[in-house]
Amino acid sequence: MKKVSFFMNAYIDLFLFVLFITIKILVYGSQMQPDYFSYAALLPPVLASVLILSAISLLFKNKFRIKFLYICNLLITLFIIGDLTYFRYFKDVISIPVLVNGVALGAVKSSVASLIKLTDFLYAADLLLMVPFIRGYRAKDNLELPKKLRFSLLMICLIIGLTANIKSFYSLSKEQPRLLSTMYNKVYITRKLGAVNYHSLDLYNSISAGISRLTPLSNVEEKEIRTFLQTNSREESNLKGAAKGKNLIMIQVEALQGFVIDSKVNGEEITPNLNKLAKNSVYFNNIFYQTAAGGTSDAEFMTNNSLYPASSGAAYFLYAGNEFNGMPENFKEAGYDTAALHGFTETFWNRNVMYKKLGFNNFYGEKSYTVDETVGLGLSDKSFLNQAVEKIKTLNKPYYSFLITLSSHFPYDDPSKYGTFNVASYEGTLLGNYMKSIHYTDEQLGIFFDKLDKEGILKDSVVVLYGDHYAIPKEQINQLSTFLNKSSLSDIEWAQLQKVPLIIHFPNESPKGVNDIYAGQIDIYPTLCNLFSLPNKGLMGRDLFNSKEEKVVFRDGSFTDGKYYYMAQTNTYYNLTTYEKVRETEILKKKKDDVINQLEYSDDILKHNLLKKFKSEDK
Ligand code: GP9
Ligand code: MN
Repeated sequence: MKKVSFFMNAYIDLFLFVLFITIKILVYGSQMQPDYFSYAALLPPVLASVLILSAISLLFKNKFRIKFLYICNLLITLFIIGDLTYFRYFKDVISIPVLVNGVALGAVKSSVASLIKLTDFLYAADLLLMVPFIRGYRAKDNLELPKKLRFSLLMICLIIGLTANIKSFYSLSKEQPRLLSTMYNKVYITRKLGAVNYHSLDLYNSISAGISRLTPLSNVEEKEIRTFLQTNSREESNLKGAAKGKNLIMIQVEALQGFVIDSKVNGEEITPNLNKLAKNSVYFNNIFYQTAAGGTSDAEFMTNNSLYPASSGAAYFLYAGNEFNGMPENFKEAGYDTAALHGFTETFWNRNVMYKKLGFNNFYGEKSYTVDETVGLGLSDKSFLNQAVEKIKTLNKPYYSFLITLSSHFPYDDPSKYGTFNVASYEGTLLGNYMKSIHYTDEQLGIFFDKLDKEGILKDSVVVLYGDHYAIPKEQINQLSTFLNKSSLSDIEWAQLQKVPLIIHFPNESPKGVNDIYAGQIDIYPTLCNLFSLPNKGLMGRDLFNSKEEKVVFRDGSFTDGKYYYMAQTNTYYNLTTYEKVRETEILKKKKDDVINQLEYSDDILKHNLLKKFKSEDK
């Protein structure tokens, strides 16, 4: 008995570490995806990962082991709090490239502040409790166990931990082939293997991705990608050259989510000007946003390159050194002037670097405007759009101008400046503040279009307008279900709401009408190539005026073909007519494999700078 109590005493820090970390990761998992969480399923891999860390700590004697375990606990706690905060906005978990973004972005403080919860810091309670314990414990030097015993304990922890972990990793790799290597769905990995295993895998994959970038693709892999891009860029006839020689004004509207179009609150239209524009344009009402960790920059990246976002982090940071077939460059080679206009700091999202890479002649960032009025994050949409008209007028015709709005930015926390739009019972809620902000931006866009019309610009220009990503995080799902007169929203109903409007307005308002093809932001560039008779090379998307295929591919491996929706995070297929779950068929499995292939093609293009290689080979 004496020996046992001596042993317990000698390793109490280790037992507490295993206990606290296991509890933390299980609680964190249940918070991440409460509807799909199972303690029983997650316990084995979590315990295995904690035992492996414990085995490593037993390499050291008491004093250093205590410090090692404390630092591990601190790191794991920071990742848990960071992951939970990040998940609330991006519905994803942090990865090493995201940390690179976060440092470079200085994170948008108001967004982070509104996402972090005080209860999150309960995860750090044991770190505080442990301090006096450690101080007291360190005094007991005589608790050192014989080396032999310590190493046999090490081997027991290591063998049990590794065996259990290999089993968990193997079964996940069988269930979701390529998931562990591509990490296309990080949340699913975390849900199945726990936070420690996920972040260890992320570290391993980041290091191996860095090494693999140094090793060229095989000829076979390269040929496969080339063949896909070539078949994807077939020329079609419908509306070919319909906009040739016209100006293009493309407007990316911050957080413009599809549900507001043609919706009312308190009997008033939320976006009357966009509703009117949509009626006089081709309005695509089944366009999904496909952004990932790069947020707004992912949307711009897709619409100007027709490549998928980076598998982790933001392409605007990770691949700013690459060569692209950017839409601005394409227009420039067709004799167009090109300009990007945005009222926020030039370096945010590395735009000042990336826009040059994509071929914009001009980038009118914050310093190019008189900051005479701010709303939310910075220059108001009213002042930005007002000043943007004057800048557009200076461009040489024909031109491609790309505008990014700002005022309707999460968490919409400047309601006094959005005007007096009455949101009735939603007053003071996130949804209510959002509706006020997007109503404000809609009003400014209405004034902007009127000005373009009066200046004679509209009759010579095609206007493309779309939203960059969602506005209402899943945390506020109840507010949105109430607004939509539903008692609740199922996962598939929520997925169907993750759309953004795409409006293409032609100079003589013809063609016009609703096009309900299932598509994504990645399809905008090839669609414009067809309209403006631009070469369509190296694009992952398709021309929406000629494509018969319904396809939306999401960064996490989810996809829809307009009839079925595959939700990667829960590995579930839904019938989009009945909204019922269905089993995977051979056809659906083939589609899922094609989706992973296309994501990998896009990733390889970025990782290996393939467009530069293909361009040089085509010369
Ligand atoms: C800042 C604005 C915000 O320039 O584009 O970007 P987001 O936080 O939405 O990614
Ligand atoms: Mn945005």
